Amino acid sequence: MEHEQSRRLEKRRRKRCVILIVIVVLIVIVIIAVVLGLTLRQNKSEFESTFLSRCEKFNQYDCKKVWGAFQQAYVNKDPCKVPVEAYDPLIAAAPFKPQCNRMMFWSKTKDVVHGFTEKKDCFVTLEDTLLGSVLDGLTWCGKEGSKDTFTTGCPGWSECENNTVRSFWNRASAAFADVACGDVTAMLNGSINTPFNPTSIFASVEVPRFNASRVKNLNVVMVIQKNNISNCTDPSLKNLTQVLDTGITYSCKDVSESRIQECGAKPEIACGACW
Ligand code: N1C
Repeated sequence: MEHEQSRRLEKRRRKRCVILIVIVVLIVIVIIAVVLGLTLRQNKSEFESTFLSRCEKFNQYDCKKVWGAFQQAYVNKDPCKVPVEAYDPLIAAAPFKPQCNRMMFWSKTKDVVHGFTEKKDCFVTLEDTLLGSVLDGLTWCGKEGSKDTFTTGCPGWSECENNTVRSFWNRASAAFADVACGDVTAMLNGSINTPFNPTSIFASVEVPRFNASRVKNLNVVMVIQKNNISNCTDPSLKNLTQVLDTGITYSCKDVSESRIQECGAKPEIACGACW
């Protein structure tokens, strides 16, 4: 009898123990899920709020709609399988407006160019447009089976060609070059071996899209430092003239970086006349 009772007691104790363990495990799972959910959501809303707040500075756009068009390009997709065309609806939602004689292109000279354009209202770069400014400096991607936007762990340029970010810049640069008109300016880097590099977006996407029916001249400004490696005589520029649509005239001028900075600092000097 006694033996039977203690066995029952033992059984009950074990049962309680199991229940307790199950409860503890469940609580831990719930805590992990909540923390994970919160951090993921935080990430998502942080990216979304950066996107929306940068977008809202532009006034004329329905930013919620632009955000929707943007998301459909990569959400729930393998981040290595986002083709350039995936961004077509985004470009259609926020099209580029032609700004003849003011459009500035660049390759490996981002800081010099923006240092200049920020100070002087002479040129418009892709980063001055809605899409360029909203996404400049950001990283984003989606994942198959997820509705979220991720900002870490996204594949880079070396991992796959059709990655989320690269395809965006290719698509946006193509659309920006499509509307180029009049006198077009491009700043190239004289401190590197191949200022007109066939793998760059400028050489592979933008220059081939300049259309002679719209673009009159392409004026290259070769940004030169004291001990520069290349200048306007660089052989890579031969390729540029070959790729350029016949009918577009080409010129190139070596300009020191300090001169460009001076030009930016002098508001009284007319645009472009400074170099
Ligand atoms: O490959 P690049 O330069 O030749 O591309 C620059 C070229 C410019 O004329 C812009 O119109 O293409 C456009 N563009 C951007 O505006 C831009 N903003 C930020 C291309 N890329 C841009 N980025 C990021 O810099 C993006 O991540 C891309 O990979 C780099 C390319 O810079 P680069 O090699 O100096």
